[in-house]
Amino acid sequence: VFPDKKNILQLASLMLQHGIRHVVLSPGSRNAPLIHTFVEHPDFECYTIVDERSAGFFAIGLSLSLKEPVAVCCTSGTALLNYGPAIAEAFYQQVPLLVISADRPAAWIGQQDGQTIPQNGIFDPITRKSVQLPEVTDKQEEWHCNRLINEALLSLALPTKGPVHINVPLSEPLYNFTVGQLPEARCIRPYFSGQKFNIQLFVDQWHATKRRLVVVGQLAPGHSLNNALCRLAAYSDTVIIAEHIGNLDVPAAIGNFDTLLGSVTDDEWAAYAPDLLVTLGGHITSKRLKQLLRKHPAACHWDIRPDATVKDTFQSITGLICAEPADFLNSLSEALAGEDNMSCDSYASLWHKQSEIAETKTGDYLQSLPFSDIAAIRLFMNRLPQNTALHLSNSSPIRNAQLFGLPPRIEVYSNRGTNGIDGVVSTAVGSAATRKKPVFLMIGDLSFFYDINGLWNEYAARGLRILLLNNGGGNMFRLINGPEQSPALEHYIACAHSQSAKERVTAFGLHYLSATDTEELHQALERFCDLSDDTSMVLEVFTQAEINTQVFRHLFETLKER
Ligand SMILES: Cc1ncc(C[n+]2csc(CCOP(=O)(O)OP(=O)(O)O)c2C)c(N)n1
Repeated sequence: VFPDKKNILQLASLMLQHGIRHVVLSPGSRNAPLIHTFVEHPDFECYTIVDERSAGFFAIGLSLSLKEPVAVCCTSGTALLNYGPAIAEAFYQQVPLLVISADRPAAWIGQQDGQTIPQNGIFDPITRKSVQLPEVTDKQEEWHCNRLINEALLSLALPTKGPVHINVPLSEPLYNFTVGQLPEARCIRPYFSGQKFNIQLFVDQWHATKRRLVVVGQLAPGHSLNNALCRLAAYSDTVIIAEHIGNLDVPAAIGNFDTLLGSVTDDEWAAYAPDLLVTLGGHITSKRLKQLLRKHPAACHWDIRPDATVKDTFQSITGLICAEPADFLNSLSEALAGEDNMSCDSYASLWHKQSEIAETKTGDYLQSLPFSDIAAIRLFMNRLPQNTALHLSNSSPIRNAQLFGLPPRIEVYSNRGTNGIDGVVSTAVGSAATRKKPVFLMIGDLSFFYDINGLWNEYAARGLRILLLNNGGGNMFRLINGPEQSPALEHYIACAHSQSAKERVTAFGLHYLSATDTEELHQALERFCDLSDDTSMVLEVFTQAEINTQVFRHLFETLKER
């Protein structure tokens, strides 16, 4: 029987799944539930050594001889410090030593509550990785705990070996031994490219699943994934989705998945969930996609990440493929060549049919819009010249841009790494400074005024075209549900204002254009999208906050109509 501590149960389950069976135990009360668990489970081989300093070196000896990671486990306080010499030796000798320390709950550190020191990360400079587990009380903490343990144990498997520290805070009572068996904790298995990479393993898993979804996050233009993804898209029941920031050139890829998911009922969502999820690249903007994949986790989820870090956005990774995405997908698609084609009731055709329905509904709705951000973006995207760079600001410009297709050969950029509104103008100016491609920036008023100083340099004069959507504040906060419940919305959250950029833009020496309705915008776009000279300019489009909100909300109501 095991203790009722969920962090310990997950740790033990995952250690076994990651192949860590040898544990050197040193005595203590705080770590007694850990000791009990390792001793109780027949698959662990336990050793007992009182002195932690010696125990650490003993474990190094075991690991060197066994050629596998070995764990040490101690109680809180100076017990952990006594592992220091062995941790340093393991770091520089590159020995995979797993250090497990029991700890008091964080609230008691430094409160004269006996045997406490700041243990979390105390050996950071001489460990490959260190994590502190939560004491699990809800689903989110359970996932967090699981992810942290996986991250720590994956670090032991990296090509460069070394010590890894897991700090385990435990509240009293410590001796409730009530759990009959270890849980089947989700295990993230690592697969490293190179000699040991066995593509057949993935081919077999691919064939064992029916509904396959490839989600491509943000990718810098110029990647070499298009061919492999085109081939994968040709195989039955494989759906590829990407937003504009994915910079894909794959005709079969679905871009309107956010409106697609907005066009089906919650009950219908399950049909869109995959059994095999393949993810790569950076951020995804669509909240609906995150909701779908977290609510219906794929049984098998490969994340392809060359730097071997865990980015568990959808909370379901089961395999971490540490390889360049293009290399892996090329090998996979070559090995899969010759699979049969799509049947009409397949998973892929479900997505494609609904994508068309959502596209038609969105298109019809957008035909007859009152003048608004979305209407202005539509006119602009229709005129956007080919072969240019388009920078998209947070937060509604990037989301609204996704409602429309792109002309050929557009490079799309956005500061989605941290979603900041603080450097969007400067980033676009930097991009224009190279003169490689004409640069357009679509930006909201708060983001523009925030980073207006990005125009204070000679490079802003290099043909940059800024479409400034001035809706009198942070309109995103008026669109989403929630902020309207607070009287602070207009003044403090959306920061409503009625300023124009005109004087400031001209003071920086840029040409200024403006539009307040469809006709004016049509006219202004003639000049704005004319690239025959490299005048830098700002086209300020004034829209009404209430109309923007209505247009946005009504779009999603219309999508839901049958
Ligand atoms: C540096 C920074 N501060 C605050 C935020 C929070 N934030 C996200 S979107 C947003 C409002 C953006 O407003 P605007 O640029 O006018 O675009 P709109 O939503 O109106 O289209 C704010 C303040 C952020 N992302 N970055």
